Formats: sequence, structure tokens, C-alpha cells
Amino acid sequence: IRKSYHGFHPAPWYLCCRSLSGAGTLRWNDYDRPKEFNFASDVLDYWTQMEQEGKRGPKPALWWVNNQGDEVKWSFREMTDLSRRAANVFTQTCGLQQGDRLALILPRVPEWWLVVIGCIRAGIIFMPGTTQMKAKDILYRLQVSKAQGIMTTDTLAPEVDSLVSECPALKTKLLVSDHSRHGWLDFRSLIKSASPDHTCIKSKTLDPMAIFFTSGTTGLPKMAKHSHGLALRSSLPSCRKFLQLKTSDVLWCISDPGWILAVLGCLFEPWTSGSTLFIHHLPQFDPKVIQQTLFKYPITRCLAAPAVYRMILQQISTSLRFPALEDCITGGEALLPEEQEEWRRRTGVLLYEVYGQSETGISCGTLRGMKIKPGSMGISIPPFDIQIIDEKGNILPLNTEGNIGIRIKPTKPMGLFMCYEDNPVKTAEVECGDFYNTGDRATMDEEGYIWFLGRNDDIINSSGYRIGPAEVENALAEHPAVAESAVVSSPDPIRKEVVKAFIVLTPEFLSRDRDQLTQELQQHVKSVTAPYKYPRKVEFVPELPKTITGKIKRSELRKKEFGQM
Ligand code: BCO
Repeated sequence: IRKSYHGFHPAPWYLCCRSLSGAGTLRWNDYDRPKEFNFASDVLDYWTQMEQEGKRGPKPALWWVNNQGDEVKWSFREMTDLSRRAANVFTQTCGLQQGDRLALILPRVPEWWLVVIGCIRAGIIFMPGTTQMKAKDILYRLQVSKAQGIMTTDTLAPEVDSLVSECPALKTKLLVSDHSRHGWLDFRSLIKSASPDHTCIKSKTLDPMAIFFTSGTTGLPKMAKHSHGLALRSSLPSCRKFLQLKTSDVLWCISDPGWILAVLGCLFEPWTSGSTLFIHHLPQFDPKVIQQTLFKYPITRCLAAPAVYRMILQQISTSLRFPALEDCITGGEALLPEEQEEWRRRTGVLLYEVYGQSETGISCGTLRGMKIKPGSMGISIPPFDIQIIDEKGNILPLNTEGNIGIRIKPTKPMGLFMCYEDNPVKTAEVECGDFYNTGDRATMDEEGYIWFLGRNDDIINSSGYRIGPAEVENALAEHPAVAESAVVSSPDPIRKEVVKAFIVLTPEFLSRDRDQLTQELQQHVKSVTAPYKYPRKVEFVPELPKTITGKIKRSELRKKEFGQM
């Protein structure tokens, strides 16, 4: 049963079942650099035309469900219509212009797709962020990006109102809600009244399209700026070989819409191929809901972080034979060979691993149908040329540990980030000879398969979240019990790594109950920054190991955690 959503009535379906695999969007080869590209006009509108000509089957472009039984199904034609309205809301009602920035902090609601495509149509740079963010995280993002607009829900609107006076560039606040709020524009109502006529900008492929905030070892998150080339990359032949999606596929990408994985897996990848994108609102992660959803809906492909598959395997002992599922894809953190094997054994479907970062998008992977080497992240996907390099950018021999490098000279490949915005120093730091240095360690074997080993710095990857230790240390420093802290990665059976804080207490707190204090500090971190960063392990120590110059030796603590000392 198709329900209309927020007053939109479904358009008639085109009942032709001829299956296409996006031949019309395959206009480029891996190394083409077209001057102009716009995902909305070049890809989305192409599929709308295919629908109109009866050349795409009846499956929706977007299929959204929640636990309350609500369902939204939008065809490509509806997506075109609604995203044109969204573009008009931004430019006409909000007065946003090409090049302006919009912070987009939404849960998995259908409007997220309208906003992203609307931004692409109007040339507004969208900056996705997770709804786990707290006021301070949002303030930092709005200030450093000088964002002109923000869009969020009731939950975060009060946080935004509390800091808006400190963000002089912010001129428009858009709310996605069933209720109105003073000082906020009601996006749902505006969309209904906006005109569906909009002329998409003619964006240059290398014009900026999106900014993703990414954590570093030191300091606050950096702004990884991407051009429209990130979206174009999904259309290149080698990238199409990776998922090999068909118009008949229904892809469910479980990533939070705040991450690049969602922008790729919930948008560019499926729609480039004219596939159906499936979304479950999933306000809280629950392996049982995921299992039930895979049973109930005709989902053929599933993309999620390894922790999601791991938690399903650990928490559900019943049958995992999903009726329509053909294969699964995973990325964001390392997958253990035993997990990959157990998933295959219990579900009967293969689990393909991919690797990428906010800076790179999906850079390598085991392409569909290719031999899986358990424990390897597959091969580099052209136009990316991945090599294992030393600290000077020299290519290392096969099977030698080094940094994962992506070649940027003589030509930067399509889809790699443009720069860290307003941060030429950090941008230069990651350039290493002819390569972009990912900072991840790996080896490469004779067949080009890449084997991940770990980070070359203090960044923690906990269940797919990249966490900068300084962000957690700064949050802890705000609590009166904390004289000093060092935050490092620590092993964990479910999340593979978790955040561990070594804490030196201030004299007044030395006699306090340690378990109670641990909980208090964990709650404190959850309340001042995005909760996924909170230290799941806490150890109180009399002092921290330091260098002669007084710098905390995090690596010493980390090695101890992993039993290397
Ligand atoms: O575990 P706890 O219950 O103690 O704490 C959890 C939450 O309950 C809590 N929390 C969440 N929202 C809160 C809140 N607390 C207070 N206020 C709120 N508003 O905070 C903790 C959050 O941890 P979590 O997100 O790991 O929670 P959970 O529910 O265990 O989720 C498990 C996963 C696996 C679903 C989650 O960790 C996850 O989504 N991981 C994947 C991340 C990902 O997609 N990474 C990809 C990045 S892009 C990339 O790598 C490039 C690839 C091309």
C-alpha cells in the first residue's frame, strides 16, 4: 500500500519492466574530466526521463519506512519535482545563493534527500552532520564554515537557538517538523507551496558541492571539501563495476546521513544506476529491527559498517536467511576474516569490504563477483591509483607495510577531496610526494589486494566512527574532576576499538567513588559533545607518561592497551 506523505500524492507509475542498468548515464570513461557535471540534471533527471519514456520499471527511487508503519515511495519524477521545489525554497525564500553553505543535521527522514538534491540544483554547498552533535559541535561547525543556513529538527533547534547570536553569517534556519517554531522556516510547508519549476545551475565538475567534517589527531575537525566530481565518480565505469547495481536492485545503506558513506551509499551509488534506495528511519540502532526489515522488504543489497553486521551476528541466533538479499557490502572500519566468513555461513550471502575516508569516498574494495580474500579491503578502484608509500612518498615493494597513498600527480583523480577548507597547512601535510597520504597503514599483495593494518597516528576508529583524541580530552577538561587526561584507542570485542580515557584527578575528587565518577564523566562527555565519542573505558592514574618537553605520550598508552609493551 502506498501512502502519500505530508500531502504529496503519488504520481502514476510507469509499468514497463524493461531493465536498464544506467547505460545512458555511462557517458564517461574512468579518466574523462568533463567540464560540467551536475548530479541532479545529469543523473536524477535522466532517470526521470527514463520513467517518463517507460524505460524504467515500476520500483520507486526512494522507499522510506519507519517503525510506526508510515511509508513513503517517491518515483524519480517525484524526486525531480520535489527537489526543484527545495531549490526554489533555498534561493527564493531563504535568499541563499550559489556557493553559500547549508549545515544539514537531519535524521533519516525523506526530506534529507530533497535537501541534498535541492542544494545540488542550486549550487548550495551542503554540510551533512550527525544528529548526535551537541550545541558546541554545531557552534564550531557554523562558525568555522561561516554557514549561511542550517536545517534540523525539533530536537536540535533549541541548541541552535542558544548559539545563534555567535554565528553572524547565519541568516536562515529551516525546520523539518510537524510543528512550527518561532524564528524558523517550516520546510514542509514551504516545499508544498514552492514552484516545481527550477533551472538547474550549470555546475563545473570542479565547483565545490559538499563539505564533510573529519576528525584529526590534533585540534578540531577539519573541513574536507568535495567538488561535484565526487558524484560524477559513481558514474565512471570502474566505479559501476564495484556494486554492479541494476534498476531492479533495492539497496539499503544503514549509515547515518551525517557521514560520506550515506551520501555515496544512500544517494549517488543507487541513483546513478537507477536503483531503488531503501531507508529505514531507525532512530536507535537495533539489530532486531534490521533483521526484521531484511525479512520483510525485498532488499537485494545492504551496505553498513562492520559493527552493524557484527552486532547482528552476536545478538541474533535465529535464522538469517533473508529472502531477497543477494550480497552485502561493508566499510568504515576493519572487518575480521572470521566475521566475513561467519556472515556468509549464517546468511548464505557474501560480505564485500570497501575502504574509504571522508577525504576520498570509496577508494578500494572487492568488486562484486571478484575473489574475496578475507581480511583484505580489495583493490583500488580507478581512477584512484593506490600505492603503499613511505613517509617521503616513495612506492614500497609488495607485501611491505607503509601508508596507503592515492596518486594526485600529475593529475588529481576525480572524486578525491579538493582541500581542507581554509587550512592550507593541513592540506599540505597530507600531500606526500605524488600522493595523498591517508595516514592508514597497509600492505599490498601481488594481485593488488590491500591489507589494512591500522593508523599511523592517534585517531581512534570505534565501530566506524573516526574520533580525534583531542576532541574527547577537551570535553573531559571541562569537568572539575579532571586535572589532565589522555585519550587513546583500546581493544573491544564488539566495536573492535573503543575510546579509553586515562585521567589524573584534581585533588578534590581523589576520594570520590571511582565507579560513580566514571559514570559521571561518561555522562558529562555525552552531554557536551556527540555521544558516540564518550570514553567507554576510564582508568584513573596518578600521572600520564610524557616526553621531556611535556607532551603526553599517547602512543605508549595505546601500545599498552593492545599488549605491545
Ligand atoms: O552504547 P551506549 O548506549 O552507552 O551509548 C550510545 C548511545 O546510546 C548514546 N547516544 C546516542 N544518541 C544520544 C546518546 N546519548 C545521549 N544523547 C543522545 N542524543 O551514545 C552512544 C553512541 O554510540 P553509537 O552511535 O556507536 O551507538 P550504537 O547505537 O551502539 O550504534 C552502533 C552502530 C554500529 C550503528 C554505530 O556505531 C554506527 O553507526 N557505526 C557506523 C558509523 C559509520 O557509518 N561510519 C562510516 C563513516 S564514513 C567512512 O568511514 C568513509 C567510508 C567511505
